[in-house]
Amino acid sequence: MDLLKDLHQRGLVNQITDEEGLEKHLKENQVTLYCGFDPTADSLHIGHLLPILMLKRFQKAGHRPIALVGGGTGMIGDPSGRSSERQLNEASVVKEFSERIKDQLAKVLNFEEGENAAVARNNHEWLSQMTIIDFLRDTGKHFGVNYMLAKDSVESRIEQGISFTEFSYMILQSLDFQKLYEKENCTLQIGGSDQWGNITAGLELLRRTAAGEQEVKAYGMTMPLITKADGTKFGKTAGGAVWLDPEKTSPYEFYQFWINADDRDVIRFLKYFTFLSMEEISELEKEVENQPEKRVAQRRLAEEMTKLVHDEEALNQAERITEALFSGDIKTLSGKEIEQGFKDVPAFTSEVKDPQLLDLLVEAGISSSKRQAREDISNGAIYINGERNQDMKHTINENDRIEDRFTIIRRGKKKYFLIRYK
Ligand code: 485
Repeated sequence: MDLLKDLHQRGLVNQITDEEGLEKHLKENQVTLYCGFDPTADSLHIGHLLPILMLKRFQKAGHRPIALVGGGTGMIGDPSGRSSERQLNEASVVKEFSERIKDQLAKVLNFEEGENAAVARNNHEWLSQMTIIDFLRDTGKHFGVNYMLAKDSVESRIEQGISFTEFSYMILQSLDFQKLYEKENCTLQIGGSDQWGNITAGLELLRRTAAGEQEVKAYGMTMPLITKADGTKFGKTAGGAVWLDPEKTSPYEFYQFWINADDRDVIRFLKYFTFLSMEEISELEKEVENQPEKRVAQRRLAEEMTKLVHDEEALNQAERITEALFSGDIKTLSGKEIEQGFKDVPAFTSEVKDPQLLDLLVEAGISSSKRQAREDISNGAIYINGERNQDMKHTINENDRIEDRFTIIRRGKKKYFLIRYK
């Protein structure tokens, strides 16, 4: 299968600097390509997934991806796509973020096997070694100020203001491309659509510094911005960004994010984010048309993504939690699963391990008064770990505690409360 054709079919191509040239280049060579990630947080988020998977698509097609962590550029701050100046992080923080991001990249990309194993680089290695005099003489000289001012990332900031620091950022990213071109024979840089200006600036530097009359065969490609049918921003939930780090976004929450995809978005997301073939995806498209209520496509998307970013075990847990919450059968869940599945429900810590159910309902704020609590119990509205309990005199005992740590109380159809014990 032709790689570029596949990328077009999936809607993954926004812009290419010289498509015909790149097509030929990819057919004739094993191409080394790179994408950069700046360590601006302690984790990557799902907005970074498309470029990571793009590197993987090239790798699967036999090419050689470089994942570049911006330990140097992360000290400066890319103005692309931002309306205001960035807050700089301490060097030690940038370093710590860099390590974490590298580990996350290694989870999805194969850094180990084969002749086209992915390569990890950190631009701190070379950018920190450069002197200001070399920088201004050897590199700065190739950048016209007018050219730089005309870039979107700068132009859109002129009114609001931009520091010389952020203004210079594009030169650093260009230096990276030059470095990787010379040392690794890297001839393609990819990124999101906001990176077009930085990528083309790099190509400009390559041309100006190429040895002799030699023609530079190097290319740039960007991916589209991901949109949603309801107009809200992709990758955000009520709880904020969806992170790749399981400590920040549990695999269950991650799974839920995908399974909640809108019918109008799910097919596009399958094309963007999974390695399913176009044939499999059109089968799923029929399911969405014929039996949308079954959410077969959403389930498949959530499965593929959770496996890819986490692992099979995390996927199993996420599915078990989802199923238990749906059927109300909480007893089957482990403590770890309870922690993930009930992260966002009201929680209460009981001072004693064997409270009276009636007292607990009032103390934990599950029922509004003792009278209400009595009514709730006798009406059959109270469930302990998924089982209805109508015993007015019930005392919580070890059978009600999951792993001796948690009790899940449900009031009515779906109001859940998490009880912990001191
Ligand atoms: O040589 C390079 C050094 C740094 C970078 C790229 C090449 C990082 C780049 N300037 C950047 O800021 N990227 C963003 C980031 O790191 O969060 C995002 C882009 C997005 C996509 C993603 O990185 O906003 O479009 O490229 C991988």
